[in-house]
Amino acid sequence: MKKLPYDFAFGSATASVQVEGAWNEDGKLPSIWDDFCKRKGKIDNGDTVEVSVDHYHRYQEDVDLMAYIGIDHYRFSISWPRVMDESLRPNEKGIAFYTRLLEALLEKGIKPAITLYHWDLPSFLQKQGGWTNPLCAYAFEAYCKLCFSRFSRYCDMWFTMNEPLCISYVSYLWGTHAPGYHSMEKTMKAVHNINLAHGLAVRAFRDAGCKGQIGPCINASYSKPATQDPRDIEAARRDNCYKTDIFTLPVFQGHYPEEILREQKVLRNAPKGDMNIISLPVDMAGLNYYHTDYVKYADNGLGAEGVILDFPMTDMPWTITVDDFPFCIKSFSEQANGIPIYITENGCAYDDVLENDGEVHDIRRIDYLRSHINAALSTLDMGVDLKGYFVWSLLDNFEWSYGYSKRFGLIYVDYMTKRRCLKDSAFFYKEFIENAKQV
Ligand code: IFM
Repeated sequence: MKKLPYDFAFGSATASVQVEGAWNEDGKLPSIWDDFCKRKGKIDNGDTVEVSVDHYHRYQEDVDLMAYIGIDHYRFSISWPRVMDESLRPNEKGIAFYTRLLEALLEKGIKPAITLYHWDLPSFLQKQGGWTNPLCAYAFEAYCKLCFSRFSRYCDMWFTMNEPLCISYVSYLWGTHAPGYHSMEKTMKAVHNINLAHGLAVRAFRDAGCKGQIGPCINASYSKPATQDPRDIEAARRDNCYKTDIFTLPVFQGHYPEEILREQKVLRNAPKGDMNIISLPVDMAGLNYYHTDYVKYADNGLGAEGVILDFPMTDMPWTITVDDFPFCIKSFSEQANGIPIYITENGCAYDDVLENDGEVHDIRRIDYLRSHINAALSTLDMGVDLKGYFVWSLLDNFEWSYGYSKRFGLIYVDYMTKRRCLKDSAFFYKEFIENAKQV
């Protein structure tokens, strides 16, 4: 194994909605995902997040398992409606939960990495339009200030918005995530307000004098053309413009793509001063990568649609495109002006089976992780300032509209009993980390 920077982080990640449960305990208010789960036909099997995998009560056991695996960073998100009430005042009981979790992590020598927004918008803000309303970005600023004042003494690594593409397009255009709209106008409003919210978080972080680093967490797709037909090449360029550059260029370079400004009135008319906030310098950037989209021309407004090529698949079903991973990291690093990069999510879902002997032989996940970690590490030789890698996910959990039908964890969870069981991939990751640290 190659020599890694001494502070290279090996972590794993989760998100509040997906693992916590305790949906209405200790003063937690409803989020848009509590509401979405109640809407018929939105979630496979009618699954809900009411109990999820009960991390809220079992966090200590989960921290012990992380320590056993040897993970040195744990990336988790704070549930906004758990820590703040409708008047934007703190909910002390919710804050106490995260304080307990942070203390438990530090006790085991695990460094926390906090995601400020991983999709659980308080329902009271959705009633005012959610991310289509700029007020939501300013409410987010108040929430971030609260988080920095209460948690920055425990944590020096902060991520602002997780996967802006999902918060906007998947939620406001394709409608498969909460709140489930199908409107391009709403989507463009959400894009801008999400970008603004990111910038407001960075500004609040600096104003609060927090130590450590802050940055966004982007699922930059860097789509490729399915064929060398010029129309497909153009489709891939458009796809990247609308799905990636619309987030990366404002944040890292201070402007929207010209082409999108020409086509999207909402962005053209956005308050001019907002861009100064959106483009405030960040310390690092998170890249979430699962697979590369291959696209061809389509007469569908966006000018592109995904095609499934003959690659091996995971259960999502997503193709395995590991050879494209280094290109994606390099492209992201270049767009982000060479700042430190963390792979904040990477992983795969498979229909893992708990054997009678209490073991889970998830060989395909081991192959996926080994090849992707090595591909990521290869970018160190390409000049990328790669600082860490986080497996998605620590635990099997609620996979949004798929409910509990997709297992991404290093740790198997029996959804009836909530019993945890380390999969073979957890033992693989343990050994990989040990070897990496020895070199
Ligand atoms: O589970 C999600 C996570 O919440 C965000 N990134 C992708 C993962 C797998 O779909």
